[in-house]
Amino acid sequence: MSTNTTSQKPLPEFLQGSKAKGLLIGGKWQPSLSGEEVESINPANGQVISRISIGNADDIDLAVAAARRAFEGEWSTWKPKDRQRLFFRIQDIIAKNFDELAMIETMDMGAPLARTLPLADFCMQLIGFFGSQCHAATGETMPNSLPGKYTTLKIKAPVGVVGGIFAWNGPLMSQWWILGPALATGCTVVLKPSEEACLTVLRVAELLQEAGVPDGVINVVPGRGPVAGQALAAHPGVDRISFTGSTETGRKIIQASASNIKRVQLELGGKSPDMVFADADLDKAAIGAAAGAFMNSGQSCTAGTRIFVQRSIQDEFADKVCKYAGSLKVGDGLDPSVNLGPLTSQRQLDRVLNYIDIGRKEGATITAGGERIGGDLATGFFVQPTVFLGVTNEMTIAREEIFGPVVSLIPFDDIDDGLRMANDTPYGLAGGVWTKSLSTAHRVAEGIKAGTIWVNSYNVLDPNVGFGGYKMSGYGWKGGRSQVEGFLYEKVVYLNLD
Ligand code: TXE
Repeated sequence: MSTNTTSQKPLPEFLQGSKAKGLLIGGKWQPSLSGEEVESINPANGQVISRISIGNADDIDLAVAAARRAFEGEWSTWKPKDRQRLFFRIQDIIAKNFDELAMIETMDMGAPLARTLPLADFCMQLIGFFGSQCHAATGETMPNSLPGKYTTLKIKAPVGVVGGIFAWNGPLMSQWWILGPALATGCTVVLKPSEEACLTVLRVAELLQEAGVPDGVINVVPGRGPVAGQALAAHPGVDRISFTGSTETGRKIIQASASNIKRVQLELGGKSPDMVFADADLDKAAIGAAAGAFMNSGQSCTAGTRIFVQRSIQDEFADKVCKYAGSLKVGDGLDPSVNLGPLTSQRQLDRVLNYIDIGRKEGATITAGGERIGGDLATGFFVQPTVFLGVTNEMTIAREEIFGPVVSLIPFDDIDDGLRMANDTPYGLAGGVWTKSLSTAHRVAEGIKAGTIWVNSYNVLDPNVGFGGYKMSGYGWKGGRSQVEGFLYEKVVYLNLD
């Protein structure tokens, strides 16, 4: 592992000036009613890069009212072709401004430019995919056995006001999984991003206004989870919640949403297994599996943090993973050669260091990393990419989501033994398998109880295919036609034509 400290790029215009970023409500940027503000900290160096207004329940009330007015107003008369043209304009304007957005994301949540800049292609795919769904709200006519001349048909309508609550680990992309299906179907939105990283959401909202999104269709209220988030999840004027975050908070969202029986989609935590068989191409598997765990400094819901390795190749494979961990350049992500940035906050840093400590105390062996990085990076929230050996599936580090660059290598004997351990987890978001055997690949793909399985790859994603979770990783698909359907009500009509 090498480290780097370069960060001499000029500030994006959006981050210049001392005025706090406001909330977007009904097309107007305004301070929160309480006047509360927080500082946005660059996790690479601890410096303040901006100030943001923090909304509470009263601001959420205003935003939901604005979203409702917009839902029932002129927006409801927009034809699918009008919404699709809007998507074309959005795609254009986001593409033109993507370098700036990538830089803001890097400074706000820490992911290096080497990660945020290439996201442009995926972002365009996401916007393009949801744009293609504007015409897709098809109904059907169904035969019936009613007496007389009845025609029966199913039609669809947008659900209404959507509340989008999501985390700090990748807001630049996370927001599109809510904005996309909402705009495609004619819903309106109140976004409640995390106050720990929301600058790209605020900048995208400005760009959406420029692209011609009508006032009130998209509203943004950064705020604290238990205050603004809770108010949005419980609000009687909200019809659907899309949530990305921890399982614990997901449970609270379900409880709050019960007030008016909201539709809910939850993408929650994970502790995904990645199984490496002795017949795999070990060089590819080591890099693929380790990258799948360390990506975004491990702050990724699908991170393959439990790597199960067939016992006969354990030592050879561990060497390769440690070599890869050591080759990663950790530092301020504004340096384009940096692969791994800091953790997003002091809170996350403390959490990850605590888990590393627990791993040590429970008897696992650290074979790479294991420490906070000091020296020139001491003011940032950096942790060395860390590899634990001698881990059992019962240890805390193999059971709980760490959300940092920490991976556990766990030996298994045969496919049944591996699958038993892979599935011995409350989570079920994703999994992987590395093998040259088609039959092994198939058995593992069918055997792991999780929503997405990668074979000889990890973390690839297509918006048309999407992903989702089993068990305590949540429910409701993200991407593909089924996500769009979740933003629509179904209605059947019995037409008596006598
Ligand atoms: O998540 P929270 P946190 C996991 C990961 C991480 C841990 C804690 O393990 O270390 O969760 O992160 C809002 N009502 N994941 O504490 O609390 C909050 O403001 C309504 C995995 O940041 O779930 C933020 O906008 N909303 C995950 C969002 O919920 C509430 C991504 C997520 O915050 C709320 C993030 C409440 N009572 C964390 N409390 C993944 N699947 O990728 C908080 N929020």
